Amino acid sequence: MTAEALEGHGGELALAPLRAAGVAELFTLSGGHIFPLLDAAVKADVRIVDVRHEQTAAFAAEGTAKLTRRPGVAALTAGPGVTNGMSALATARFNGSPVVVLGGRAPQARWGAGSLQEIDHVPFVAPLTKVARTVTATDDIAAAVAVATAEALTPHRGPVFLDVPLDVLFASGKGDASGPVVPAPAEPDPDAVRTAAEILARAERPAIVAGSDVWWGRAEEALVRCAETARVPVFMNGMGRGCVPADHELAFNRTRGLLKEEADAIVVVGAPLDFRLRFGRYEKADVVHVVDAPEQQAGHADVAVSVVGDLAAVLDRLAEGGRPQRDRSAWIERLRAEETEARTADVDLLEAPGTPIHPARVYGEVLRRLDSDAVVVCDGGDFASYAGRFVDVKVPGSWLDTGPYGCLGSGPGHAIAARVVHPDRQVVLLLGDGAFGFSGMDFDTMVRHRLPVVAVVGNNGIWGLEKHPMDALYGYDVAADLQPGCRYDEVVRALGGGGELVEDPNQLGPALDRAFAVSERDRLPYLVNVVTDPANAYPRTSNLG
Ligand SMILES: Cc1ncc(C[n+]2csc(CCOP(=O)(O)OP(=O)(O)O)c2C)c(N)n1
Ligand SMILES: [Mg+2]
Repeated sequence: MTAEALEGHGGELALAPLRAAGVAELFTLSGGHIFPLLDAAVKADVRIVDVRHEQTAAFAAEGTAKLTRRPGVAALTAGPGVTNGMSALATARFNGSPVVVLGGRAPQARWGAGSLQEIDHVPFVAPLTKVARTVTATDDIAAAVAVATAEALTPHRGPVFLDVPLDVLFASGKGDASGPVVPAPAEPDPDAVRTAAEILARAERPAIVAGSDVWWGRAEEALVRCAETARVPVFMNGMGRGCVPADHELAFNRTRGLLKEEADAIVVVGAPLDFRLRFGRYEKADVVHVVDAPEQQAGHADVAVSVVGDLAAVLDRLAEGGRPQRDRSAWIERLRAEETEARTADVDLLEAPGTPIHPARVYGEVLRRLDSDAVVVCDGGDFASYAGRFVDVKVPGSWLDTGPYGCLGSGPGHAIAARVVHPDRQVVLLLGDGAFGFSGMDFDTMVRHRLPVVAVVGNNGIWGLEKHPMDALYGYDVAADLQPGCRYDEVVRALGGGGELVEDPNQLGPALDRAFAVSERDRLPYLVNVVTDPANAYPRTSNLG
């Protein structure tokens, strides 16, 4: 393929390969160092979404990547713009999200003389990214962006960072407009696949745990085929949620606890063996770990076999080779019975009539109004944990959580991304009151860009996920209280959106109906601020993992 020759300023050279990779939006907050990137976006018809804090720009870029599986792009100005984006970069690293951050940088001709916002970003961004480098010649910009973007998209995916000194970015130069070239996925080692298939085939009580890389690797159909052909129950986390639709007979969510003592084989696909998965320690199970790149293998865990390679290819081979040698119907029926029992037990919580409102009741009312393809975004402590328990994901690519980095404040950026890339789908943002504080100002962004997001705050007036554990450990707590009943809805109204406070459980449903109707009609965010019971703690087995 002969690449199209390109001439222009540094911003145009930077955006061309991203356009070729399908990028259609740029998340940013202004700064003189990055003007050429903004100018190029205007000329190339890339939608600019300007936010109120750079962390929101970078979280929105991550949300875009998660929802579209294209690179998500943020342009951050030199110095504080880049430092403000670091938590979101770390989040993208943990989630394997292909995010491209383009940073401004003080001019290189005067480097060291003390220009405004002059700092070398590369050393502090490098541990968070797959690539972190400075492009020092205008003619190198297009190729550097193409190569970095390819790296972001290559398994194991992750964020990349390039900064371009002001004098290099404003200058004119040449390049070519070809997009990133992503290498073909690695072929898995046949011996490792055979061993994995044998473990699966002889298991009586197996399970698959599927994580974000199944989604990133476009392996969701292979996952369904594998589950159905080999008759294996599936549990999902992160972007894995929905890869087997929640209403599938082999999809499970509430019975993960049974795996610890009862499963005899667990195939973890596309997820790290981290605190969410007991660090890979199960009492009776042989653990098969299927990863998309060698560095994802878990050195800390005692696994029966690691398989490295294209996840869809591995799952297809496991489908065939893992066909059961023994009848698994008793195991599947047992899990289903327990799952149904757990769900039945939850009905009382979801309908809890008391005041102050039980957080689960909020979910009872939200779920009744949720479209099957709604994008659900969660950000918070206990309130977000309830989302993981109650929200069934039926369409892959419609669940956005913070992931294992656990950074509060990701929700508004993710919700902005969701509305930008899915203008026709419901977007529901489930926020703790503590979480609201980190990026709450970006409801202004939703107003200015006419992004109808329905936000629901579980307002318990505390940092619940910290207050309860501290009480339990010390017999008292400190630095764990917020303002009870604080009017976050009024904040959103002051910014030009809609909002209301709910204290009576019977008013929850009507308030949510108004939120969906008004936000859609007026193309505005709407925040339902629900005063919930601070005495309620999410029942969890571990906190710090
Ligand atoms: C940026 C950041 N700061 C602090 C924490 C630690 N932390 C985890 S959960 C939590 C409490 C969250 O409170 P809220 O959003 O109100 O949800 P709740 O637990 O009350 O439902 C805190 C402070 C974190 N995860 N991320
Ligand atoms: Mg709270």
